[in-house]
Amino acid sequence: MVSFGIEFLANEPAEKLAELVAFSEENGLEYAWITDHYNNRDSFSLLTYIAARTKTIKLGTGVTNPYTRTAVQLASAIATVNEVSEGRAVLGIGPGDKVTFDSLGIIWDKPLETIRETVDVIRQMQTGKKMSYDGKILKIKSAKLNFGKGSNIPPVYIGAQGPNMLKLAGEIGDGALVNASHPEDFKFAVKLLKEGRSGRDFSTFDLGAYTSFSVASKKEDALKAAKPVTAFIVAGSPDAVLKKHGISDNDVQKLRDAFKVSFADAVKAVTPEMMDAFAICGTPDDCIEKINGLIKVGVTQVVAGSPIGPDRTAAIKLVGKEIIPHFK
Ligand code: F42
Repeated sequence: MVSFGIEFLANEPAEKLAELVAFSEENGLEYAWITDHYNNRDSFSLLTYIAARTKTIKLGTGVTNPYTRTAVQLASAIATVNEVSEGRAVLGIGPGDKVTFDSLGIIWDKPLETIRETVDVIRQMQTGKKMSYDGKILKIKSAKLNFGKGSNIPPVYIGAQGPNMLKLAGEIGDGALVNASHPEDFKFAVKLLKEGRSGRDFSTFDLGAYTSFSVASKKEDALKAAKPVTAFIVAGSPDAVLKKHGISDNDVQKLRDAFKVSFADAVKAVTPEMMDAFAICGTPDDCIEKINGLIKVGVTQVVAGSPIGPDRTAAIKLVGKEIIPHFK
C-alpha cells in the first residue's frame, strides 16, 4: 500500500502554507513535510501553526539536522508539534550539508554517529523520563522534558542518500526519505536499508521517495514547470549518479556550460533522459506509471516535491482526484 506526502519549502508565510497543507489534507494526502534550512522560516514553528489548522495529515520536518539545534532542543520541538497536532508529528532528520555548516562556522563532523546519537537521545527524551547519555559525541548528565506523556513517540525518518547513511537509516529509522524519483535509485537504496535492518522486519519500514514532482492535465505544462528543478538537480549531481542514469557527458557538459551563460539556457539544455531520471512529471497517467515503477522496487510513500505542478492547487487536486484513487 502506498501513501502520499507533499513537500513545502519553508519559504512562504505560515498562513499560506497552512492553507496549502489543509488543502492537501482535503485531497487525501497523508503527510506534509516542511523543509528545514536555517535561512528560511523555522520549520518547527511552521509545523506548530499548521497543526492548529489541520486535523488528520501527519506533519514532519522534511528534514531537520542535528547541528543547528541540539538533540534536547529537537526533542522538545518535535514533542511540542506532537502535542499541538494531537499525535501527528513525524521527525524527519538528515545530516544537513557541509557547505551550509561551513558558512555558519559549524563543525560538520561524524554525521553518521551524530545522527545515531541524536535520534537515540530524542527517542529517550520523548518518554518524559529523566535521562543521561554518555555517547561518543553527545554527553548529557541529566535531562528531562516537563511535558509529553511519552505515550506516542513521533516516528523518525532519516533523510539519506549515501550508502552509509542509508544503512544507518535502515538500522535506526522508522522510515527514510530518499531524494530521488527513479526506480534505479531505489533499488540501490532498498538493498542498503535492508542491510542496515539486518534481518529485522522491513515490512513496517516506510520508504519515502522524496521526488521532484510535476503534474498537469497537459504534459507539456508539467514538463515546463519541472525543467528548472531538474536543471538544478543535474548541475549538482555527482558524475557517477548521472552516469548511472545513462545521461551522456556531452549533455551534462552542455547544461553545465549553459548555466554559466544564463539559467534560461540551462533549462533549455535539460533533456528527456534527465527528466526521466530526476522527476515524476506529466499527466496523471504519466505520474501513475512512474509511481508504479517506484512501488515495484519497494517505495511505500511518494512525496510530491517541488514544483508539484505549474499550478500547485490544481496539481494537488489532480493528485487527490486522479492519482491517489488509482492506488487505493
Ligand atoms: N537537508 C537540509 O539541510 N534541509 C532539508 O530540508 C533537507 C531535506 C531533505 C529531504 C530528503 C533527503 O533525502 C535529504 C534532504 N536534505 C535536507 C539533505 C540531507 O540533510 C543530506 O544533506 C543528504 O541526505 C545527503 O547526506 P548523505 O545521506 O549523503 O550523508 C552524508 C553525510 C554522506 O556523505 N554520507 C556518506 C555515506 O556513505 O552515507 C558518508 C558518511 C560517512 O561515512 N561519514 C562518516 C561518519 O562517521 O559520519 C565519517 C566520514 C569521515 O571520516 O568524515
